[in-house]
Amino acid sequence: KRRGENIEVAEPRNKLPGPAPSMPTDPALYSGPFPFYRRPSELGCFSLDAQRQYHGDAQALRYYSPPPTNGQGPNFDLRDGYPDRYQPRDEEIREGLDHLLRWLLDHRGQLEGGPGWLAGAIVTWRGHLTKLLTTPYERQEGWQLAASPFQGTLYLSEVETPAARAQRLARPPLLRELMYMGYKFEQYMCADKPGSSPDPSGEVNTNVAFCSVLRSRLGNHPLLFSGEVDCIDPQAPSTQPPTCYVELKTSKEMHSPGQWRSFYRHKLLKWWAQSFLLGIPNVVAGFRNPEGFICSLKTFPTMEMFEYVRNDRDGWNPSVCMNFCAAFLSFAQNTVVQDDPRLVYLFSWEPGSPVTVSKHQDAPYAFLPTWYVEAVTQ
Ligand code: 0WD
Ligand code: CA
Repeated sequence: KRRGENIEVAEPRNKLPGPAPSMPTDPALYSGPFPFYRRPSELGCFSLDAQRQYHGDAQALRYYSPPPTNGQGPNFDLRDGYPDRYQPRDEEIREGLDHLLRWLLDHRGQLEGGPGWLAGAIVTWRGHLTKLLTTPYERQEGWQLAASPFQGTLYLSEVETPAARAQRLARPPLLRELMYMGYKFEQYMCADKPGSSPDPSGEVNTNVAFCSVLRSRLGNHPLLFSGEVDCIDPQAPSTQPPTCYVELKTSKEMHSPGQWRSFYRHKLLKWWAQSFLLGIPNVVAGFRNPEGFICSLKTFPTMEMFEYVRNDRDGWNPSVCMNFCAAFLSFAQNTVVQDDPRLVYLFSWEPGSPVTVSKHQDAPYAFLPTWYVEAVTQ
């Protein structure tokens, strides 16, 4: 072929210049001392109502109200109200970072940390960071994270993988009911006002959410992230959020030491990662029997969860989780060189493989809404 005729010399559009960057996820590569993680402080909050509308206040915050501990344990029927008193959120609506960006738009003038703090920070959902923390130990579900650099800030928003979408659309009826049961447990454990009692007679509407917005730092990565909080404990030793927040979980009742071991290795890792990031000190677990009744409760202090696997060869290690996350954030910052809200660096990971990157422009991956970009570009 003559020079200039070979169209194959043109780089494919999604390829990055230079050798294809990738990042391994093996736990052994991330052991070592626990990295610096700034105690998360709450910058503010917002609520989503029954119609999934944003409110810049705490109206959706509920109050921890466990059953009296006299005599026998609880007897919560988690299947009550299913499906007739269930209003599930429309999962086809991809919200991306929109609610968090709305909060940021309203509060960017009042951010602490000095001028330019936001430029240099990473903005994302807590749930995305949870997925990063657990990646070195995850063997089932991969993820895709879209990264857009805008005015020095790196915005990270999850993209549903084709496999996750297929699974969601084909979700078995029993799994749908199980999801409901998790929300029903919250209704048995939370009151709408401090000092009042839970009312499980109403509907379960998963559009409703209370989200805390926090500032932290992992290594040299300043973080601004938001996470959904189940409730506040009005009797907590400290009234300062996030240390007064409580995370609620349900899990299958366990009977054998093997079942407990597996619970410590898998579930407790996810519970730890999620609550540690936000600074929630306690996770209250309700254990359900095969009939779907919660018959016992147990509080797991977040800072004690690692003790259950500390001496387990097949356990997890908080340092590995945090070192991996810090390394990923550095990898992302180094990959993203050009500042442009229409650009998306798509980080993809499947268990057993390294993290890979591809570069995209505009639809379908660009996720920073024009109302945000235009308001901030002044
Ligand atoms: O659109 C998406 N793909 C996502 C949306 C992914 C992750 C989060 N979000 C939104 C949710 O709509 C929710 O309002 O962000 C908010 C929560 O963010 P998060 O705290 O960062 O998420 P995560 O830590 O994964 O989950 C916290 C709670 C869950 O409690 P459990 O006990 O199951 O971990 O938020 C709820 C759920 O109750 N939740 C959701 N609710 C509705 N839609 C969703 C979702 N996609 N994901 C988590
Ligand atoms: Ca929960």
